[in-house]
Amino acid sequence: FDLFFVSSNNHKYVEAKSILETFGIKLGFLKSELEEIQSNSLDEIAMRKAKDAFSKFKKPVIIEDDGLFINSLSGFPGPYSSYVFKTIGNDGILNLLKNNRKAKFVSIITYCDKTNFQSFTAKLDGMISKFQKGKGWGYDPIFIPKNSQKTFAEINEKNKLSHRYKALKKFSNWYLHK
Ligand code: ITT
Ligand code: NA
Repeated sequence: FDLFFVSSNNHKYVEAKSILETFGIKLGFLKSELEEIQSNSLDEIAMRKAKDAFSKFKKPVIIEDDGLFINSLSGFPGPYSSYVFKTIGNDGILNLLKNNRKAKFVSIITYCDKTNFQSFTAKLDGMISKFQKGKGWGYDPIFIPKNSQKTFAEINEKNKLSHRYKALKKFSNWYLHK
């Protein structure tokens, strides 16, 4: 492989691999727990993860940092999405919400090699469902993308519209022309 995805999360890799395949890019996997600083900036977390990944493996890498931002909770869990999922989980999130259920998913893809260091950001607006619906990983059973009635866990075309897809599309445009 010319390009590796560094992450502790298999689900993120599986999706990134299949998305990049549609742009003709083959993606290897280096499964690794990266240094994740506590910060309220997704950009800052992503930059640190990318530097950490490149210094560990010395190969062209991408990392991804995501956050689920819920409007009525002032953007919580945002940069703490991974920790919050492991602690209170989807039921915990559902218990915090009332009428305003607007939310967005944000993805930052950061590329790092010897000479390049570049980030690509995308967001996807949506809503938090009233109940968990469908079988999926992470927040998939509670996130309904805009213009849909179904959660990410219930739809087949997640990889054609997700925050991950949108960020990887921007990355691909740059990567294929650099
Ligand atoms: P890394 O090792 O790559 O950091 P991670 O799982 O900790 O893996 P993040 O720091 O980006 O990844 O955490 C974002 C969390 O948000 C992640 O753990 C999931 O719970 C959730 N998440 C991100 N993208 C998602 C998606 O497409 N569907 C459902 N949940 C998602
Ligand atoms: Na993480």
